[in-house]
Amino acid sequence: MKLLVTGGAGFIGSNFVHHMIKFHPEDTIVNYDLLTYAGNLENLKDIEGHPNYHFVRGNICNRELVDYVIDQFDIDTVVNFAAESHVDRSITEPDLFVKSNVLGTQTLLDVAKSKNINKYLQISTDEVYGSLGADGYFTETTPLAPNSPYSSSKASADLMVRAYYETFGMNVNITRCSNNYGPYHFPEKLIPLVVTNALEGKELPVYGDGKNIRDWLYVEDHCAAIDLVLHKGKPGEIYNVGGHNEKCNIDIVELIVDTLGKSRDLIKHVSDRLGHDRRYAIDPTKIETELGWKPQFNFDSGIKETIQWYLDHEDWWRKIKSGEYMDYYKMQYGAK
Ligand code: NAD
Ligand code: TDX
Repeated sequence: MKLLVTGGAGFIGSNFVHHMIKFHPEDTIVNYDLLTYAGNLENLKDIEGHPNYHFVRGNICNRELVDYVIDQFDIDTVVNFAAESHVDRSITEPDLFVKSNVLGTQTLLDVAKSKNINKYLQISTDEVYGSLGADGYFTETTPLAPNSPYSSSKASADLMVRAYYETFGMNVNITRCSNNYGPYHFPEKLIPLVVTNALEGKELPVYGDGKNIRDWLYVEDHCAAIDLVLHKGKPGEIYNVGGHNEKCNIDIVELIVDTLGKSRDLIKHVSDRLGHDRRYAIDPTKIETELGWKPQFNFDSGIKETIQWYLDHEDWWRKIKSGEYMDYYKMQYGAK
């Protein structure tokens, strides 16, 4: 395959590029990324110079450049990770989310259609289904009910992908995964924020009562699911991805603090996120039974390995947690 991987310099995208180079070294990977605050070429330093890996800096909204890159590299497959991905930022800057996530996806789809691309895969999220009560799971037929500007922009993008399948017969797939964790996770998100703040002796902000539930999956398990969908996904199908691993935020924060041997006094309950979804939980039956996917990592060891990764890569996160990052941090959490 000759893949255009958009957003390949972010958290999941860079893990996916590593996954593909490891398991499909014969494939060509063109990483097309705007390098926003969340894009970081340090994530890919070890594969720079690999003969089948190329990087192009660009916006997925830039039709001419996407068109040119697809021609130049004779691309046959598009995997779209590129997006504004942080819910809190979508509350303060929703327009950016519409531009990159909705218009960007539509631009990619349109160019892919004009080039007769073999497969277009949209990386989506469980957040498009909205919030669950204490019981039940999201299946692929759960109605879309997004609550944040972020999840609404992702749901809008998914509907556009559906339209290109129904209207133009494009070979598309959508994956909707639960919360990922692992290496290269940007330290604005709960797990890396808490690990790195604890190491710096800073307060650990927990929104509201800390009882909101997320369904956590190790990022490599997500990458393996994407790989399977690329190779075996049936045209037009949506696949939910999750490993039945529901955790309360406060339990995760306490686990991290205890693992690092820090004081729980660092934990601070702060104002709740606006429109904060209470619970997400994925039913992965379809991808398990139809494509044979199973998660390989369990949370207890995965979270320990992830914490160790942050201990071993202090340079990586200290560089990020300076300058522009601190402006965002002060706006979101105040000075501490
Ligand atoms: P991230 O914020 O770490 O990375 C996003 C990447 O996209 C960055 O490298 C950024 O530079 C790039 N980008 C942003 N706007 C762009 C644009 N207009 N043109 C080109 N590149 C652009 O995000 P992530 O956590 O790696 O998420 C990747 C994808 O997976 C997103 O689509 C997200 O919605 C989805 N997703 C994330 C999770 C999660 O837990 N993180 C779970 C399910 C789905
Ligand atoms: O400081 C914090 N304190 C806190 O209590 C932060 C940043 C988060 N939280 C809570 C909010 C959520 O309930 O922790 C939970 C996880 O928050 P995030 O890490 O921001 O993730 P979430 O909002 O669940 O969204 C993530 O998973 C789905 C990704 O950022 C999305 O891109 C993905 O689609």
